[in-house]
Order: sequence, then C-alpha cells, then structure tokens
Amino acid sequence: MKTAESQVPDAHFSVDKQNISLWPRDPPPKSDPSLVLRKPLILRVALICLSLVVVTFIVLQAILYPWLMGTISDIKTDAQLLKGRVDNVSTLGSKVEKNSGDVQAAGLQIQMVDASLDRVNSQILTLKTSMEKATAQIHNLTTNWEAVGHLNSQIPELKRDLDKASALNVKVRELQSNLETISKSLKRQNDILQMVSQDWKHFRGNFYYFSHTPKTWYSAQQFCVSRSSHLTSVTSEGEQEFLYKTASGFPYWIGLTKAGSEGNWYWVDETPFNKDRSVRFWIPGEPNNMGNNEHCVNIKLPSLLSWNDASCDNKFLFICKRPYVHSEP
Ligand SMILES: [Ca+2]
Repeated sequence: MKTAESQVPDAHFSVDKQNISLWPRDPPPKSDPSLVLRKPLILRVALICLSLVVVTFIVLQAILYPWLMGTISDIKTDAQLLKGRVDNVSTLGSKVEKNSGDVQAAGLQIQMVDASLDRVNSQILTLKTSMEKATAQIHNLTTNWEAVGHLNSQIPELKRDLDKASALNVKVRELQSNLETISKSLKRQNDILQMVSQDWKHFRGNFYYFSHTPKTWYSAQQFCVSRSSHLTSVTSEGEQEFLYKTASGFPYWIGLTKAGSEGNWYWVDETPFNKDRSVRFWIPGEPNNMGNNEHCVNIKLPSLLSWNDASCDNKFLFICKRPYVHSEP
C-alpha cells in the first residue's frame, strides 16, 4: 500500500513536470499485476458494504416504519387532542367572556344587593332603636299598670272616702248657705246699725228719720230727697201706729199732698193712694181745707185717727222714709 501511495505523488509530480518543458520526461512506470487484481476486490467489498447498508436500511425501515407510523399516529392523535383542547379552550374563552359579562352583571347585582343590605341594616337599626324605645315604654306602662292596680285596690276605700266627702260637701254647702244667710243678716244688721247711728229708725224693712227742726212741707221734702228718701207714706195700720207713737203727739209732716193736682191726694214717694183704706187715718172732720189753703198733711195726734190737712207753708217737724235696699258687700 505504501508503494502505491508513494507512486501517486510521483505521477502528479510527473504531470507538473510535463507542464514545465524545461525538465526531461521520466520513463513510463511499470504496471503492478497485483494492484490490478485488487481494484475489483475493493469494488466488490464496497458493493457488499453498500448492499449491507441498503439491506440494513431496508431492514431498519421495515422495523422502524411501523414504529414511526405508530409514533406519527400518536402525534396525530395528540395533535387532534391538542386541537380539541384548543377548541375547548376557545369555547371556554367565549364562555369565559360570556361569564365575564355575567360576572359584571352579577357584580352590579351584588352592589345593588349590598346597597339594599345597607338600607336593610339601617332599617334594622331603626327598628332596633324603636324596639328599645317600645320596650322602655312597655316597661313604663307595666310600672304604671302596677300603680293602677295598686290604685284600683284602693278604689273601694277611696269610694267610701268620696261618699264621706260628698256628705261633708253637702254639709259644707249647707254651712256655706247658712254663712251666706248669716252674712246677709249681719250685713243687714250692720246697715241698720249704721242708719240707726245716723238717727234713722227701722221698721218693717223701712228706715224713718224724725227731724229735729221744723220746715215747710216743700223744704222738708227737699231735705228728705237730699238724704235719698221722701216724706213718708202710710200704707198700713201698723205703720201708722209706729209713726204716731214715735211722734209722741208732736205734729210731723208726712208725704201726702194735693199740691199741683186737681184736688186729688197723692203720695210724694209715688206710692198709690188708696182713698178708701186711708179714711180711717183722718182726724174726724178732716180734711177740712180751712181757708181753702190746706193742701199738705201732717200727723197731729197720738192716735190712728191723726191726719190733718194744713197749709204747706207752715213749718212743722217732718218724717223721711227710705226703703231698705240690701247693698252688696
Ligand atoms: Ca185741716
């Protein structure tokens, strides 16, 4: 082998030398018969090796093809599975988007529910406060009810006391009425005493003033008017008796006159004059209208028959009469 390899560079060297014309050509090399025989062997070996390689390849292909096909099939299956999963993922994505909208809507509803819950909580607090107040009021009512029950137990006793109070009230009213009567009586007594202290005399509800100074009939009437009275009238035997006894036989002007009238007697205090009932009070023979000038009357004698007509200008003592009028305290 080394020989062949060493000859090859020489050939190349010879070629290079042929290109260079300055150098003489070498004689052609002698061919080696063993080397010629070795070339087909190498080819055979190479072919055998190639065949082995091909066979091996085919064998391997026959062995590996099913496996590869199985692997490919598995890959396809996996790819289909992946595709299915991708589809599922896409479907899930759309569902997620849809669910996202639903979640947002649910979020809004949750917010609304939260707001409603806040309001409900506020109402619950208000109700709780109201409940506490109501509880306090119920407690107060219970307490008051117990007090009412206690008072109810006292009602019979109170009723007895009330009956007693009613009876006492009746007695009090009676006493009050009596007190008022006594008060009026006292007031009357006081008025009488006051009038008596002023020289007035009291008789059957009237006051009488017996003057100490003689006056004409007109002046006497004016004096009486100035004392809220008039010259006295006489309407009963009792009054007549009271007057003539008090006069003690002295002549006193009374309020009977016909002055200013057409001969008719009348009482100056406007008491109606009863001519028939008054006949019994005249002195027999009176009134005689002596000198046609006797127009006023006086009590002249200490008797029921005591009246005499006289001249109004004469001056006599006189009697004023004032009805008793109860004055309010
Ligand atoms: Ca006379």
